[in-house]
Amino acid sequence: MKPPLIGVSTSITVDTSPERAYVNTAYLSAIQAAGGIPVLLPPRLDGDALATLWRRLEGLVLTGGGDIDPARFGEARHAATDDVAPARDALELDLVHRALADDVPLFAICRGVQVVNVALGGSLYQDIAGEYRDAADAKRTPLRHSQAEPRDQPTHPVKVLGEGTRLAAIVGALELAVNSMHHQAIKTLGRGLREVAWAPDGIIEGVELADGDRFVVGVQWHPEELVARDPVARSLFAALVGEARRRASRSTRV
Ligand SMILES: [Mn+2]
Repeated sequence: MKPPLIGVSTSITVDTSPERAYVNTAYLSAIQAAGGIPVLLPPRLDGDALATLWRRLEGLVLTGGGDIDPARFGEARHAATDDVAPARDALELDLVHRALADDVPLFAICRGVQVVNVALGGSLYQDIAGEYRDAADAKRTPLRHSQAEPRDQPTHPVKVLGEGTRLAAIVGALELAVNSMHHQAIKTLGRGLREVAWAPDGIIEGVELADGDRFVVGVQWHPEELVARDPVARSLFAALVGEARRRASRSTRV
């Protein structure tokens, strides 16, 4: 069976010349190791070109990166909001709707979770350290979610909801040790999403579509950095590629 083509969103440099599109190769290696073929998506792809490439893809990974323009969820910009790339936001928000409309398996990582949430009408804490403490239960002090440790080192635990969740079925555990490289997080949940994992401070670390037949899974941590040492991280990429392969085998798309 042919390996499935997995679209991978790319970052765009902000305020540098020359402008560059880029992605951490850890995402690409993780997809390849799971049996998929990563296809880098240019951040300004649109129109017929996007539609043409989209028809070829059997899965989608939304990668980590800079902050989403808070205007996308109706908020003014927080002082800590950084690295906003409107062209990237536009493409990725569009891709979420395409994935939902065409039932293409979607695995969202870090910023990707936030993109899925905003695409479905949710909002974000623009800065966990600055906003979460104020907004949530005053007894809850947020953990350090922007780790200084190496990227492949887990720094906080995550609890996974066991009852009928796709995430628990994939990872086969209800408690995980994860890395953490985000300063934003979900505030209000987007339509149709379900919270399925949390850090001990209550920050949402995993979401999936409540409609369990569709593969839309998002994690706030970075499994692509953990695949060498962590079977749980590999299981997430294996699940995506497996779904993409099943989709490809029954696809009527040309
Ligand atoms: Mn975290």
